[in-house]
Amino acid sequence: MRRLLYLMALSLMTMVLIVPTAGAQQGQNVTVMMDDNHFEEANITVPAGTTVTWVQSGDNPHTTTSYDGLWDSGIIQGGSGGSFSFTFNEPGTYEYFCRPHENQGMVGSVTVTGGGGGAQDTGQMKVEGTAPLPPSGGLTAPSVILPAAALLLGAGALTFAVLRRRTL
Ligand SMILES: [Cu+2]
Repeated sequence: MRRLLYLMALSLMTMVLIVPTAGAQQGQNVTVMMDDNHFEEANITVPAGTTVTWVQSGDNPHTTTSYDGLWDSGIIQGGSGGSFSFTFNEPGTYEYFCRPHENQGMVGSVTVTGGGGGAQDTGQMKVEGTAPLPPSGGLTAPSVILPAAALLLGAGALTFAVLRRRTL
């Protein structure tokens, strides 16, 4: 029985150790509304690590599209309430536009301050409520969750084996 308890404690500890790792790496969040036909606010300054979320609040279809090809939300339909997020890790000025309304002055910029770098990637994108583009970069959950699941499964199987041997 002692051994069984030990195994159960071990699998519990594994869970406790792994869960916080999956939820790590957080920064500030800033929202930019996509109105008809301009960004509100168009020019923002944020610290490195900030996630900017563009939210569709108009009736016309809009995009947030990086001039440098760093991100592109694709069309977010009017009235959908859809959103698009991009995390800015590297200091610099990032200019962007709305594909249907660039010539109407629907452009904006995100100035990222501070940091000092380290990481190579300029950001990660996340789409909600629109047809997603393939994300550029960023290993996330699966690399952590798969080994964790395998470990837990192994611990469970071992527990089961011990239990079985005892009842026989
Ligand atoms: Cu637009």
